[in-house]
Amino acid sequence: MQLDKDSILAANGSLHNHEADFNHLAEKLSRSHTDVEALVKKIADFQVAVPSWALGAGGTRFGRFSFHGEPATLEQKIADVGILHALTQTAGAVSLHIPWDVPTDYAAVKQIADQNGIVFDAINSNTFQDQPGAKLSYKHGSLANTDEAIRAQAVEHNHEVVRIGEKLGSKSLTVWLADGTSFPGQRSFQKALAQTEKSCKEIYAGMPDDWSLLIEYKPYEPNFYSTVIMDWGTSFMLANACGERAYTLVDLGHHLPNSNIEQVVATLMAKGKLGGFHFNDSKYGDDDLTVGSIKPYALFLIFNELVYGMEHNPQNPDLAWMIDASHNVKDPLEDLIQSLEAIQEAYAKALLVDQKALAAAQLNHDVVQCQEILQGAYRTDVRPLLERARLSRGGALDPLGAYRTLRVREGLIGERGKHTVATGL
Ligand SMILES: [Mn+2]
Repeated sequence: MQLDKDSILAANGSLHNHEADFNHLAEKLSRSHTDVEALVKKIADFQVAVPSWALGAGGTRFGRFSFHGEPATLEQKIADVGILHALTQTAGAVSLHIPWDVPTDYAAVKQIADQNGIVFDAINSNTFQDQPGAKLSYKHGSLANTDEAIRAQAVEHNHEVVRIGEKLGSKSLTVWLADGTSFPGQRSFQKALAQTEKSCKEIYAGMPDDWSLLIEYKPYEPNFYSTVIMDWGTSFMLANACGERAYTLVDLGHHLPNSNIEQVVATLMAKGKLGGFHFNDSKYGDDDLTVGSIKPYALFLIFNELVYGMEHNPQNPDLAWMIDASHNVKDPLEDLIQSLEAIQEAYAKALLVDQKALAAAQLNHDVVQCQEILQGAYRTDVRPLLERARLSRGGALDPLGAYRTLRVREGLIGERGKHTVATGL
């Protein structure tokens, strides 16, 4: 199923209300000398990768409830990203997970991606599960394992992932480790860290010169006493040990409650070491909920630092943006549409922050004014800007509304049936 521009245009209907809302906001913003056209262009240019594992129903360790019309093949997953992109014009990339999504026909996979305007962003390895036919088990760790042969198998898997990514045009590898311990005394912290550093360096040494290594961290789960790469500091240290094309990847859900993620982002960007970013939201831990569904103001504050970094830290690379969420009760495509909208909304609001005025207020120790500036941007209803950005690229005025009006899920069920199950979940 592919959505054509004409059906989206038809679903858009009259733009009368949009024009009125946009003109009202544009007039208001121009009073503070905002270049509205440039703002819309920046929003339209912002693209986020959708991971191949997010198109089907997720699940918890207690159960998984299938969703009808799930994509059963990699080609169908890319087609789903194409639907999201056609509607939102902000999901122009897919992030594959290996070995869940090893292409069997590279030409066919690239062709369907091309047809849908989708590129291949960072590719993800998996050494947190044993795959069918695997010689050695990762039960007690992969890159940090005490057994050299197991570490070698895990390093080789990462090299294999890079080779797959090269055929598709990816330029970065994301490594997330489940390695750690669930009980005190289970392993030597120092030895586990040293083995991880050695393995990461071997992965890095095997990557092409134009590739980046993105190192993700997480404080707990699936191990509950310790994880080897527990926080941004450990990731940063490993990235520095590997070399200049190794970076830290921040996942919003991979922090202990109330962590100041915006400060983490600012610190990493100042050091030129923030390489990737995973969006989701959470109440308690790595909940993988819809972006912006729980803490939209925190998301805005994080975006404020990201925008500052993108404008002031040329030492930091362009980031690999990805949604890393799981869909247990919502239609995954509807959930992703909501996440994409929340990301763009936070980004647009952060773009509205008057950085000059904020710097002046900071110099004057005008704490009240600092808050006024941030919250003034945050309280602005930027949705007409998002609508204009989507319309400028042929997207939907209201992506969720169009998805329902065009009966996309019903169409997918018609094509795929009710009982397909997405691979890897
Ligand atoms: Mn992640």
